[in-house]
Amino acid sequence: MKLRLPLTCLATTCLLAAPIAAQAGDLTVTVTDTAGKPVASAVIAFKPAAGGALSSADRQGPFVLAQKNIKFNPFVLAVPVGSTVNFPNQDRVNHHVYSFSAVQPFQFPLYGQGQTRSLRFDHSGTVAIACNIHDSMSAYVRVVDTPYYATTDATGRVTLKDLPETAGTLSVWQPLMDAPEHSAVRTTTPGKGSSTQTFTVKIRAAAMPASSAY
Ligand SMILES: [Cu+2]
Repeated sequence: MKLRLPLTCLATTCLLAAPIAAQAGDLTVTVTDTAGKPVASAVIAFKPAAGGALSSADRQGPFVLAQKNIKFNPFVLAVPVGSTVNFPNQDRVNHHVYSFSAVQPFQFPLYGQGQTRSLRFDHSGTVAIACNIHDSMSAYVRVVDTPYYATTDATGRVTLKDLPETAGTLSVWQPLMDAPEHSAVRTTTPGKGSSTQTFTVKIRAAAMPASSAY
């Protein structure tokens, strides 16, 4: 949840009137592997120990996990709990999208170009996505229970904006991380202004896709 201050009020007045902690600022998180290379497709999430409830605006999206060129795009999609994800087929061939993950198993039987299937993700955790026709197709929906999250790109870096100045947990999750539940967690209290943190994670290199452009 982000605080939206009325345009008409003075900043000092608003700070005094704010019902919860003031905005602390931005936290930039860098994820690298043990060789110092940036790690893409890592979901960074900050969960306040208290508060941080999701609003309907947080769930608006749109959240899209497309099928294009016999691949899922993106490889990792992070969404807040209760969000609906659209799965458009942008290929000329049919796909049969499914998951066996205990968090939320589902399947969309064969559907073709221009068609879309949708699913609301009601439980936090990881849902591994595959296609019953194309074994090479793989993707993940990472369902988070906080509005403060982002996914690293090829630079391995994300900035979480307008974090509340309150203690909480900062987590990194990446499907190829060699760690329990492919994740690492630390406690932190975002500082005022801009701050930075770094995660160094071990990646199962042999499992990395040939292309890093996912
Ligand atoms: Cu397919």
